[in-house]
Amino acid sequence: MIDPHGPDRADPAARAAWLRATLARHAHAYYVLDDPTIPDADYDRLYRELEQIEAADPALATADSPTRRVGAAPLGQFAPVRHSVPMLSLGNGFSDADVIAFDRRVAQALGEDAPEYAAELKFDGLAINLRYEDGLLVEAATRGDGATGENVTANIRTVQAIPLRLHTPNPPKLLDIRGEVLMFKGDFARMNARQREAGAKEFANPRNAAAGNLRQLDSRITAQRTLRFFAYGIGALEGAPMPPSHTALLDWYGELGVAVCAERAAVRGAQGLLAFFRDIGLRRVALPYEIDGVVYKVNQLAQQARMGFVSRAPRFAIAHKFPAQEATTLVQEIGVQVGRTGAITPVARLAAVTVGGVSVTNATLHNEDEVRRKDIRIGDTVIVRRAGDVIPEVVAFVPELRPADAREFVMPASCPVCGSPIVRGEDEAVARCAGGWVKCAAQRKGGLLHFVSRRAMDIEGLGEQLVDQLVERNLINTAADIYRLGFVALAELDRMADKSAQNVLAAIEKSKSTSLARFVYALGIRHVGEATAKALARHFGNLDALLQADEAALLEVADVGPVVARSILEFLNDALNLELIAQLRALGLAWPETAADRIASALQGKTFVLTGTLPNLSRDDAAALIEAAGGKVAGSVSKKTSYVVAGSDAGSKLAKAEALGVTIIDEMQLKRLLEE
Ligand code: 9MJ
Repeated sequence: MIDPHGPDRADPAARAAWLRATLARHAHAYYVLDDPTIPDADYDRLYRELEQIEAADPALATADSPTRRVGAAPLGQFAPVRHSVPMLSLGNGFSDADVIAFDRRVAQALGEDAPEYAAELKFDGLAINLRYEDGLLVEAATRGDGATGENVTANIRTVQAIPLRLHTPNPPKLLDIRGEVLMFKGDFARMNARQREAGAKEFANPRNAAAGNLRQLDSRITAQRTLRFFAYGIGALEGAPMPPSHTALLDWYGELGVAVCAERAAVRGAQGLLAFFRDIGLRRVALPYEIDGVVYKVNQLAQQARMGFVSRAPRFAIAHKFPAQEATTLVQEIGVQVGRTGAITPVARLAAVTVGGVSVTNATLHNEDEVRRKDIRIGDTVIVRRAGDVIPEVVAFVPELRPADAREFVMPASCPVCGSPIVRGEDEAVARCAGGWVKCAAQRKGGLLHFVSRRAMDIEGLGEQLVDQLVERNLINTAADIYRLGFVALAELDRMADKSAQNVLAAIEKSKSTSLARFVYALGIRHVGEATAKALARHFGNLDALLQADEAALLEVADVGPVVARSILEFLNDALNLELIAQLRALGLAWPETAADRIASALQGKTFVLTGTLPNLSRDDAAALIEAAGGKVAGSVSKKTSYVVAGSDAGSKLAKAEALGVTIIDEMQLKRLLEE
């Protein structure tokens, strides 16, 4: 245990040595173990103290001092470095069959049934060789062509996950540690946010950011951007025994204070490899860094040596890649798409390209400002990304490939579907078609598709093609028309067998009994997503209470702020919307009364006035109970008042209630009403 206060300041050399060790220990805890030990401010204080000691006596500034992570002057260029042991790349596999074939080759070469493998992640960064002499980091080089790389020592010294001195009293004379420099997703997002604020160029993805920062000639800039490192290999080793296995090698690195990834396993046979692949595939999005696959290596180093190499890749290892999430392709045109709320989204029409195993021809550009910010033009070659289920998006253009005649996108003045003007409100990020669903078929289709979608009314079989045909043929204009569809109309549609028509009708019928939350969500009120719809249903309990709600009542709902409240009121103030709701109810749409419905209906439409001091309930509590049960609380008594709840010392309100003949009750009677 290091003394928390360290040696006396009267001995600067001892004090500096203690500060170096302490700072290195905290950096290791933070960047390698992911387990911070002190607050940033304390770290900074110790760091400044060390800086001061070294400034007073430069002889005390050793090569492994944390203050020496940042070099001074920018480099003119990177010097070439010849690797003493070549840096290899990996062969790729893309399918289960590739993995099974790899396992078979290994089993045959080693004469073993189910060989042991070290399975690990394939990081999407840059391969680096770190050279340690007598425990001190002396040189760092990129892979380059495998034989010769570039000297990036100054930049690598800024990477806190890489120790400047190995954590051992007996370091090997020479050790080449190999691994990947990468940027974590969170650090990437933070860096791009800062770039955006500064009006500087953003990076397309963490890999490009890591590469850009590593090849940054001014290491002071690299130091401002957090790069990380994971070790996964070895080059030259002198003065220490070679560990027996890959697993033991990485464990050793961990002891030396070098970051190794915890997501690794020793497995046997092809089934073990594939199980690892599937497990990582499921957890991939949740990892704090990007990976593009996993890597399998024969675990015993002696067995690795027996298998040898083909061209520049080892025969004892293979990378099992996930389908690529990104690809580059050509923007042939930029069109627009009209959403169900009329929102106009610019969409890049692409030369077909396979991304993540799926052919992509359209990618969203989100909105007009985004097109400008990313400066995407027609004719550009762009990076397209697809992540999971989300719509493919254009990430960035490739500057080197921009043709001279690349054209900028111009937002059309009118809706391509209905011809209504496209307008963009002040302070709005999004331009909209002014047609509304009455004029604009795109909005009608979008609204209907939302209405029938799985999380809304869940009408199975009523998909995009069917809705398109029904709208085109004017068979449905509003959601209510869905419930007026007959067998004949459906069966006459293209590619609609009698059996399918019957199934669709059955699904429509089934959707009539739904929940209030689904119905509210299905209405497609702007800003009312699934969660808000649920909150509204829970709060109001029944549709009538929601329809009668004013702004104050809406704002009482958890989840509802001024913007959402205004949007709901706008929707409910539109006679067409109220008419649609009335028609849907008349056509038989219903939801079972929930417990909330029953309580709410107990005091539904009743207005209460509270006066005097109640024996047990405060006024606020009484008001809350009444409102929770669907009643209203008013401030003054009128003929419309249903009940006056009177306590002791009641004054003029009680007198007025008596004069108007309003029912007067006490707390006991109120409680009984609430319980009914
Ligand atoms: C990556 N990129 O994560 C290797 N790699 O091993 C891992 N690369 C490698 N291993 C030998 N995990 C050559 C390259």
